[in-house]
Amino acid sequence: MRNFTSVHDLGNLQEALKEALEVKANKFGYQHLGKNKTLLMIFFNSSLRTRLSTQKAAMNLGMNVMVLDVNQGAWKLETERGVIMDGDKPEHLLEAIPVMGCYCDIIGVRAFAQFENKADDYSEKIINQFIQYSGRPVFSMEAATGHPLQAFADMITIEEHKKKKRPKVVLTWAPHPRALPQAVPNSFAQWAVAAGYEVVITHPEGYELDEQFTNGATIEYDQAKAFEGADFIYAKNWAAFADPNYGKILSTDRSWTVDEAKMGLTDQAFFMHCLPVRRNMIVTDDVIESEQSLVIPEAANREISAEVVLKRLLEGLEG
Ligand code: AN0
Ligand code: CP
Repeated sequence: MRNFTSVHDLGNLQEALKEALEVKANKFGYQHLGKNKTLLMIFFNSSLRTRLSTQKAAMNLGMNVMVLDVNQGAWKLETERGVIMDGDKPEHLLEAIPVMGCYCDIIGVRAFAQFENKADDYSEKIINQFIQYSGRPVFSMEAATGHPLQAFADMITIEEHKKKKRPKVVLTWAPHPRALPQAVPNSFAQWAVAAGYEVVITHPEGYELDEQFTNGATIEYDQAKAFEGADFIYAKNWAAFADPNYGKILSTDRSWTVDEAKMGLTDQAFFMHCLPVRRNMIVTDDVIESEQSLVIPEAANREISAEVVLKRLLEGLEG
């Protein structure tokens, strides 16, 4: 594998999920691949899980790891070409990227949607410049439109807990005080359809996601109806995608918060969320603390999804 930004880069998803279970059973079995190889992780945005799990995965593989927080300690980066750089940004991304490529073998990038220009976000302008100019394999640690390492970990978690061959998996919007990207729900929907599950997405009107990610899923505006018979409830907030409201908050209606009463409509569903989560906005204390909550196993599987991706990128270097 040369780069990892989407489910399509993995090839056959069933095989990748099988490989994930093998890696989970033998985390330190591939250290020959990472010896004397350096991972550089670049963060334009905050992170707890991605930072720690990806570093841990790289260490499992015997790699050296460097982390750069672009907004803390590095020069502020201009990202637009043609700008007269007389403002507060002393360096341009177009020099910074190839320089970063000089010091490492693989680059991970976290760069959220900026909600300033939909075309820039949905063309994945930032991570694609890393792919184009770094000379190194690049993987997404949540880019503008997707969070594939999270979705991969979520699919591993569903495979480990499902009781039916084809479970009903419901992605539900829930309220949040700030505008959040569509990356996590886009990837979750796309990967859950690719995994062959029955996928239902529920949200207030106006929160429709980009169909390139939700194709194959059913949209149900009635949250209670969507929850009926569900095996997994995956909660997430996102800001509007559709024009003219791109990046805007249309509702903070707390009747969409996932609570015990709604979980009671499901077929004893498991509760999932990528974290970080705002309690009693997205989900009540009792649901997230219940035995059906998978939020910690999901986070644990981030180490595994990252290890499979790094392993495949390292194998790609050898080819
Ligand atoms: C981010 C988001 O919603 O995309 C990261 C989630 C993994 N969440 C926040 O910014 C709170
Ligand atoms: N789920 C996730 O990616 O968390 P972080 O933002 O803490 O990395």
